[in-house]
Amino acid sequence: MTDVDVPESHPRYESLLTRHRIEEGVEKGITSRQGLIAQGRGEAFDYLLGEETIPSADRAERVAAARLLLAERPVLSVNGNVAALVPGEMVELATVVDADIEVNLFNRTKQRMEAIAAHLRDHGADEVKGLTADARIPGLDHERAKVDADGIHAADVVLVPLEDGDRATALAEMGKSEIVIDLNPRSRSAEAAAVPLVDNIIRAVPNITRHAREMADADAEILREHVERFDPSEALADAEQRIRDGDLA
Ligand code: PTJ
Repeated sequence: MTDVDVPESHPRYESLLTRHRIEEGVEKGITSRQGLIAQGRGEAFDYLLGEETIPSADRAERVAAARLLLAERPVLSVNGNVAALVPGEMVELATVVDADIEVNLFNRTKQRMEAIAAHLRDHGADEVKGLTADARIPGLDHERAKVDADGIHAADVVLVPLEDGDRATALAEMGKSEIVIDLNPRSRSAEAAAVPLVDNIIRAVPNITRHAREMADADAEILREHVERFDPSEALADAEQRIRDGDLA
């Protein structure tokens, strides 16, 4: 048992734990109520994928780690669902690949921005960007356009988890290389990504960190080979095929 009263032997243990974290996020003012709906959508895809990291996602997560290690100004973007589900894991990944963390919200309020930044600091973050919001992503007319000039606006590689496709498309148009985590292989954000990760964020983030640790001392040439050999459309097609062929328990 952990902080939630569900025995680890329960067949839906991970899924129930995840729900509990999202519920807690809403109670703490971190996650929006829409985040509950987003979580439900993600769970449906995760169920169809067998609630595991499929081999093509694991390969893509290794490429994501290589891409982050090669980046000059990597930024990990955090919204209300990400903050509730993997706060400590995002801080750990940022440390291992030397990235900044920036809060960026669809339903942006000062209270939620501050609550999320405080929550990330409680989980070990030294600096959390996003509150200055002194730059804009061109072509976006909602709150997600607000970014820090020395954060997402200046980044070369951005990790974009769990969003709709608007910002992912706009960031790609700015020339950013995007790593997107989204359980829906047909989502517009997954399609805009240089490296789409069709996996649950609770598995994906620790797995990128594990790969990054393994490759931390590798030559840049080797890392570049990983990135160049990767085909995002193949990864998306593989995940979709897995969903179609799924053997549901
Ligand atoms: O905190 P805010 O205000 O920025 O709002 C965040 C949400 C998530 C509410 C907002 O970005 C939203 O409405 O997102 P969507 O359009 O529902 O898209 C979320 C995507 O993430 C969907 O394609 C889901 O399948 C996917 N998803 C949900 N939970 C997970 C997930 N992917 C990976 N891991 C999950 N746990």
